[in-house]
Amino acid sequence: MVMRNFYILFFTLIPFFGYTQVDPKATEETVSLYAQLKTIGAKGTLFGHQDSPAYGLNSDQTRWIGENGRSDIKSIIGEHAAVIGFDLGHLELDKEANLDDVPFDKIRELILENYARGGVTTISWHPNNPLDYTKTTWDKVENTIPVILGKGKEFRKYRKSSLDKLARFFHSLESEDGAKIPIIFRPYHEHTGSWFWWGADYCSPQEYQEFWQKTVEYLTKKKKVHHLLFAYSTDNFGSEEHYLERYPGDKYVDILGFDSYHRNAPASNEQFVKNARRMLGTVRKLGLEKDKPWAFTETGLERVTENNWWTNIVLPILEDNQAAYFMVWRNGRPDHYYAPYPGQHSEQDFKEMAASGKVFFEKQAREADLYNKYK
Ligand code: BMA
Repeated sequence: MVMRNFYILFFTLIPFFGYTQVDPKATEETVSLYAQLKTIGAKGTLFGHQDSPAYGLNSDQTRWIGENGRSDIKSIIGEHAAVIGFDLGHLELDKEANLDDVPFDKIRELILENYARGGVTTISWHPNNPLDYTKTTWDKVENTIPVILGKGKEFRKYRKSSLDKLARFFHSLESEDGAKIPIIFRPYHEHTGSWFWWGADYCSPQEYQEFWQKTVEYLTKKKKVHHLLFAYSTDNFGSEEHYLERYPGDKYVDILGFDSYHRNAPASNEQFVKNARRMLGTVRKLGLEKDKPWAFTETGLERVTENNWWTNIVLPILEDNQAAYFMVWRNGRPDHYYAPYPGQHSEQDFKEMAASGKVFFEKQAREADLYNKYK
């Protein structure tokens, strides 16, 4: 009761001190998760894996798909990842399954299970081009954002064709006890690159910012989705100025992140660690200044070709940087996976990382009781 009064008082006073969380009407569970993400990094960094419980690889490199309670992480260390990522690409097309063939109903079910285990869910979105749905998220179409923001009814159409569907999906994420499940939403990611229609070559910084702001306002104010934390996630960046060039503002971003992949191992090992540490250092500095959590929102070495990638590359990157979480990409195919599966040659090293006490999985997330700080 005392905590609850404190909570009410605190959030009544927030308007006088400025916001650190985007949505002043965020649900208790979302506010709690946000507060916990700010402090957990001092103890350990949550491990994340995209599509982890949806599919993976068997030891003979054939795929397994949709088996209850299974994930490659669980097969190796006996528990799931603490953060699970899903993608909503193709929801805008009214498809039953996303662009990687995971049915949206399955995604919902897996998010509910993850929440019940005490885990965190993050959602990315690889939508087709809203001006021409026959074009994928990667097809080069210039001026998509300027056109949507321009004169006429384009933004209204975009809201209807895309954002309304996202909002409906988010609202459908309800736990058995009636709570909306908090989601770290990471839209329009890797925008410092130019491989998506929202990329740097296809809109100005101001246009990107406006597009982001309108998206956030529409979802929270008009559609009343009050269980989102918004993660800003660039690709590689050269400096703090570069990182902030398209930053939509403190009122529109909850979590500071970036994506960076390790390529050309082992030749680039040292360089990758150095660069990732530099970038993590930048988001850490900004996070401390802005009172926002920071995370390494996507990373990985395709096919984990380094046996000791987890202790040799990941742990040194995370060291002293207090990131709330880091997430590796999906175990999609034998030539495209980012976490070990049973028998994969980095399996032992992954176990060592898990035993280091510096990286947290399902059990530690549950013990941290991420959703209940203010109850
Ligand atoms: C990319 C690849 C693609 C996939 C996309 C969205 O990095 O994994 O195969 O379709 O992400 O998940």
